[in-house]
Amino acid sequence: MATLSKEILLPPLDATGVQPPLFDGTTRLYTCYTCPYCQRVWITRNYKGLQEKIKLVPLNLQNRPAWYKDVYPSNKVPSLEHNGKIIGESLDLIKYVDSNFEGPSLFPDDPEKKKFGEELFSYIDTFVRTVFSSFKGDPAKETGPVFDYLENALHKFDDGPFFLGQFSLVDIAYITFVERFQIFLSEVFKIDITAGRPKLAVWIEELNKIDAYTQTKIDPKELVENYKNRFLAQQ
Ligand SMILES: N[C@@H](CCC(=O)N[C@@H](CS)C(=O)NCC(=O)O)C(=O)O
Repeated sequence: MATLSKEILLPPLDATGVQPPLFDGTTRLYTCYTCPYCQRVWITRNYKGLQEKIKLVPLNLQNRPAWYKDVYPSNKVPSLEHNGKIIGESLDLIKYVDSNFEGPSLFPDDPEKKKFGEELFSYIDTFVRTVFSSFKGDPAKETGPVFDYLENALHKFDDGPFFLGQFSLVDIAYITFVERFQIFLSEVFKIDITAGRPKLAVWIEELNKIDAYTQTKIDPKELVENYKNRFLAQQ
């Protein structure tokens, strides 16, 4: 994959931010730079080379513009404005962007890989929920099985270091959370999620060679502070 030139990111729009003209034919991704769900769509867009076709509209979620609720009534990000409609839900969106736009395909045709891909998509919520809830319990014990699940899944196909062999939407769906969990578990609980999990270590290493992903990574310090406030602050 060719090196991507670094995109200049606009500052997030806050409550004073002017609304871009809705349904003027521009395709827009309403997003937040630090959100793992948005990051999935952002990586997909970058990897497919759609930086010009899908414009980012970054929002400040702490002080978001009132007009956004009229754009997307759930008031969440990400959402995509395309062909006169607004669609949401990051897992649906990455599939939508992959199927409805040009650029390299991010889901294999092989039926066995497709089936395994769907299986991995349906495990994501369990994965994410288990790790988040462990922060208030015993992460060393509670997160072991879910990271082992990923390690085992990475053994399934040997034609590449990714879940389905080649880089796909499945890797994109997981990495945004694995990125955050790796930082926080290491920094706060001294847990190395790659210890004894060689496939997971290589998977992370290989993903870090993909510009479409590395350009979207969060600031680790900010993440640790944010998660400490969210998960560890005394009530
Ligand atoms: N299931 C949604 C989750 C999206 C989501 O929870 N986004 C968060 C930001 S990380 C959000 O918009 N939160 C604002 C709110 O709930 O008001 C998806 O996969 O897109």
